[in-house]
Amino acid sequence: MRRRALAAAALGLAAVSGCGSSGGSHGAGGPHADGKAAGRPRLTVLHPYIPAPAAADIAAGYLTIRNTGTAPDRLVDVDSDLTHDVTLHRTTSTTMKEVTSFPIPAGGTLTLGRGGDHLMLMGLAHRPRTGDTATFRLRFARSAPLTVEVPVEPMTYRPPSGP
Ligand SMILES: [Cu+2]
Repeated sequence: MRRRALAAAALGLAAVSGCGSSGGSHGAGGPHADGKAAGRPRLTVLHPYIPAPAAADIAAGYLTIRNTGTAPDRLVDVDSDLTHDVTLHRTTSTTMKEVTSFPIPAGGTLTLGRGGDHLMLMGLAHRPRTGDTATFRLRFARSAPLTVEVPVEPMTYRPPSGP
């Protein structure tokens, strides 16, 4: 009982002194919760696909990234075996423009899909056809890179909406 009361007192002290005051004592030096407090993203890639493109050298890439972690992350770069020229495109009502990253909120999802934000693949080595498989190598601001296999789907394909 006495130990528990001391621990609670130490936590209270840490919470108060954590903001600004310098030179405060760390008290009894009990276990710290720093790892938990910092949090980390935890990413899963769902339903990646490339619609079979109408043109020979340009295609779009779509996928969903779910973050079940406790910290946000950002998709910052994508490479593919089809081309090294992959850019992140944000779609507005009338146009699309290149952006340097897409946010992946903690406990949320990043959805790249038809008519919305997407990956732009240009200068393709060959024209992807339905049934082919490509790869995306995804790089993030915080998480380790992920490589996913990406099926080439018919032009009219729609991915499942759930996980
Ligand atoms: Cu685009």
